[in-house]
Amino acid sequence: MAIVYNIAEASHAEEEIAPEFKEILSSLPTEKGWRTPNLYLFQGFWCQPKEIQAIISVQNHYKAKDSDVIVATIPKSGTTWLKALCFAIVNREKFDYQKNHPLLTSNPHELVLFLEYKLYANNQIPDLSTLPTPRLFATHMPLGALPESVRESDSKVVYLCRNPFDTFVSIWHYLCKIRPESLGPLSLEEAFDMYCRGVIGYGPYWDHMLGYWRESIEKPHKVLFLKYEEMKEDTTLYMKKLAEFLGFPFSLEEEKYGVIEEISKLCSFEHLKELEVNKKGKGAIAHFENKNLFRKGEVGDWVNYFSPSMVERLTNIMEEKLAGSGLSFKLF
Ligand code: PAP
Repeated sequence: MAIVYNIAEASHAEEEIAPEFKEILSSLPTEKGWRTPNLYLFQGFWCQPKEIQAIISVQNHYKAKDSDVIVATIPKSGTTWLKALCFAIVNREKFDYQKNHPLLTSNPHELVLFLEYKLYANNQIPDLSTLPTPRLFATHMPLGALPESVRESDSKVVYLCRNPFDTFVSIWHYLCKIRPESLGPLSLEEAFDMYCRGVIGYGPYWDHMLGYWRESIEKPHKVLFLKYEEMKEDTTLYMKKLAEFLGFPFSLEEEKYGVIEEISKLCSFEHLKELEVNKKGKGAIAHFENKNLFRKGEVGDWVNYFSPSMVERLTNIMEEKLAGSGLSFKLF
C-alpha cells in the first residue's frame, strides 16, 4: 500500500529532544510518567517529551485537505478497531476481503498513521503528496490541539470514546507490558490515582472526550462521536453511520450481499487478533509487539480490577465532570 511505504518511518526510540524543545519542556508543569520518567502539561494536556516535539511539528506543518479524515481517540479506547473500520470502509472497492486485503497482512496502525507519531515524529516533515484520497490520519491529540487547518477545512473527524473504567484497565495492562524496567513497576493503585487526577497521556480524559463531544453536537457534519460499547453492541448500525459520515455509504446492493458483515468480520477483535502480523509482528506502534494491542476487547472487564472504593471514586469524578453535558457511558 502506497499509504505506508512511501513515508519514511520514524524511529520511536527515546532519542534526544532538540534543544529548542528542551527549553519548552523546562517551562512546563511535570508529573511522574507512565512509561517515561515524566509527563508534561503542554497546552492543557499531559504529554511525553517526544510527543510534544511532534505535536508542535504537526501544528506548524500539517495542512488538512477538505477530503482528509482524522481518526481521533484517547489511547486504549478502540483506536486499532476504528482505524481498521475506516480503512476497510473507504477502500472497500480496491481489495478482496479473502485474498489481498491489506488488513490481512498489516496491523491497522500501519495503514492509518498517527500524525504525532510516525508522520511528524522526530522533527521530520513528511511528504504526504502521494497519499490516495481520502487521506486517513489518526491522532490522540485533544480537539483544541488540532492544527487550525483541520478546523477551517471540510476535513472530517471521527472520535471513538470508551467508558473510562475499561479504558483505565486497558491502559494499565498495556503500559505495564511496555514500561521500561528502569522505571520499576507501576501498581494498579498508583496508576489509578494518576488517572483520577487526570495525569495520563493526552488527558485529563474527561477534557479529551468532552472537547470532541461538544464539537460533535455543534458541528455534526464535522465530528462523528462514537462509543466503543455501542459499536460492540450493534456494529452494523454504527458501521452504516460511519460509512455515511465518511461519504462512502453502503448501497442497498452492498447490504444485500453482506458487505457490511464482511467488513465487520474482517475488522473484528477475534479475527485481527489471530492474524500472523498481529500475533508475531512488531512495530505497528513504536517498537512494541503488535499482540499487545489485542488483549480482551470486552466491555466490562473492569469489574475484575476495581475495588468498591475505586468504583466510587471514578463514578463521582465522571458524574461531576460530565454533569450537564449529555454524555454518558455503558459500563457493561
Ligand atoms: P491504542 O490507543 O494503543 O491504539 P487501542 O486500540 O485504542 O490502543 O485500544 C486497545 C484496546 O482495544 C484493547 O482493549 P482491552 O485491553 O480492554 O482488551 C484491545 O483489546 C481492544 N481492541 C483491539 N482491537 C479491537 C477490535 N478489533 N475490536 C474491539 N476491540 C479491540
